Amino acid sequence: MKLNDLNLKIILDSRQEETIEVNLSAADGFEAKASIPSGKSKSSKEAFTLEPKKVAEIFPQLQSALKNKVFTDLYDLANFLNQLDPDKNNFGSNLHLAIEIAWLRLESLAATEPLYRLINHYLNLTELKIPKFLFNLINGGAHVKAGLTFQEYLAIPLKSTAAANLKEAFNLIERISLKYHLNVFGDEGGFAFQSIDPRYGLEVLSSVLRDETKLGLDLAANYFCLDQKYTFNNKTMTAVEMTNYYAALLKDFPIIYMEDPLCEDDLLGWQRVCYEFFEKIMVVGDDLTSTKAELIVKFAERCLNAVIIKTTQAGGLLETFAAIEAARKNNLKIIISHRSGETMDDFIADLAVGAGADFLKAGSPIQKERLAKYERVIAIEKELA
Ligand code: 2PG
Ligand code: MG
Repeated sequence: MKLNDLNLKIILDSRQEETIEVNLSAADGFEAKASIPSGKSKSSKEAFTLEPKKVAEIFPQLQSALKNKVFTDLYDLANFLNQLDPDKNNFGSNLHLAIEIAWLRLESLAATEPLYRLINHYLNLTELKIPKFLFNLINGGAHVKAGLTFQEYLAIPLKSTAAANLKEAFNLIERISLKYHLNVFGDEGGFAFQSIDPRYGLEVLSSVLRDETKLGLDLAANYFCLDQKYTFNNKTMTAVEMTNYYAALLKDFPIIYMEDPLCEDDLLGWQRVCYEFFEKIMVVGDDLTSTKAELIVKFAERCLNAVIIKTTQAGGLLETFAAIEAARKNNLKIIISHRSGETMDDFIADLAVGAGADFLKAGSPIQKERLAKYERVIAIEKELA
């Protein structure tokens, strides 16, 4: 397919911060866009992103390199980009990614094949899967101005359809707001409130739960960890003490999921948590693995049974696919995730279905940028029925 032209726009994300949107047009009349979200609780190993204004400065360079060029497929295009900018330091991984995602959409239009199926083929898979949802209904950590120390309190409805699970999330939101009169929200559209004890978030959620819904936490422990010591609630704890603390939470609440329970450099701590909880819940790497195939392989055996996949951490689609393949080979549960600063782009919904992911994590559905992802999964579910 021949690329006719490409354009760049700077748009605002859900945090009202600037980000990029790329529009590609192909010689045969097809057009496709992609925009890139950004994280606030970033790991140290994430791909480099270039500030939107700087992307705009270097964009003409790339525009002339790509204009009127013919590419056979995503590999061809991504390899070309990677040759121009091997470390992605020049254009930024955000620009690489936006072009690659928009390209994949063009391919899907040209082949009249839904995006999720095309992704499925790129991953050499044959089965599609509708993921369950992780709804971040209470926000804390780096995603609120002042609030709970733990970053995300996730409701995990386990009904049989995506549509029923989304409905249950709205029911829970309504019950929380009626019961607790909360009206302050964090970056991902979840309720935010001040309480010194992070356990309180679990109490709020579990007080409105119904049978088929479980709970999860993204502790995002980098946020409250210094020199492998964890501080909150006026206390400082070691990894051993944290493990005991988490064990008590598991006793008291229906938790099936814990993401980043320890900070990314506390490997012994991770091994201990995994040893204790491996059989009981999902122990999930996010900052630890940073969507890098080699880190997923490295930590799969001793530290994890599930992993977060974020295109923006990987910095490109080929790298994202490699990470997904590494996770599948190592039998890890796969969670496709949004970022805390999101756009209306719903690519991750197709990625989740195409990758046969177990879960999609996209925040609270009261924010339109998050709802777009859940609704796209529901539309795919209808298409496949
Ligand atoms: C996380 C993400 C998304 P951020 O830690 O899982 O919820 O947060 O995008 O700020 O890194
Ligand atoms: Mg996380």
